[in-house]
Amino acid sequence: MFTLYVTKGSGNCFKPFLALVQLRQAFQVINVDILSGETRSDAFRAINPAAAVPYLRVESGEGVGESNAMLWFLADGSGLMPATPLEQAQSLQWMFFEQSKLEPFISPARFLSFIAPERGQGREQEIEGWREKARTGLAVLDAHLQGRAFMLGNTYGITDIALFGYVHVGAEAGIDMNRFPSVTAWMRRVEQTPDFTPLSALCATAKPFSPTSP
Ligand SMILES: N[C@@H](CCC(=O)N[C@@H](CS)C(=O)NCC(=O)O)C(=O)O
Repeated sequence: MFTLYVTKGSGNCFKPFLALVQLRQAFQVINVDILSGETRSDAFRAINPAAAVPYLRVESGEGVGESNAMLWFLADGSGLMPATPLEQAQSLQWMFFEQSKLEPFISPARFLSFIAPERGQGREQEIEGWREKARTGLAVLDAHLQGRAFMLGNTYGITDIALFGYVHVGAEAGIDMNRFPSVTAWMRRVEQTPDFTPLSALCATAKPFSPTSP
């Protein structure tokens, strides 16, 4: 059985969670609380020295960090994996895009204006700067999705999950998502895929982290 270490509300953590659900894998979820500093504790660093969630542990005790690397690992041999070498390269292309042009801007803007707004006080200019950079990335994504049902064409897969993780909470970062109609239509299609489960379910069954967590 897999063990997925997450923190509540995280788009990065949602990605492997959704893949595990849609692939019908057995897994348990452990909530590592970022706000109280649990991710930086010695006990969690012993599990993931990078001190970040998500982190996926396999039965042997070995594990993998980085949400998009987890998607690649989990989807191997499944219908969520891009089929051809070209599609696999395009999938990686969009995963790198997500991590460099979207997530670094949507995530902190959302954290400081929606999840922990008290920490965002006095940083409004910085937050607006992140929103503007995110809008630039979202415009590129919107143009790509025009005329496509999913990221790589007609077939839903891990590329969609990777992009959906933070894009679908763009409004919580203070971004008007109606400016990106192809992105908005794609988000609705992703939500209609078999066994889709929303981010709100991420921590519904999570166990709290403790130094003796598996
Ligand atoms: N690139 C990583 C990002 C991981 C990351 O930054 N995770 C955040 C939560 S979304 C975290 O664990 N931060 C640790 C902390 O703030 O203490 C991924 O895609 O998994």
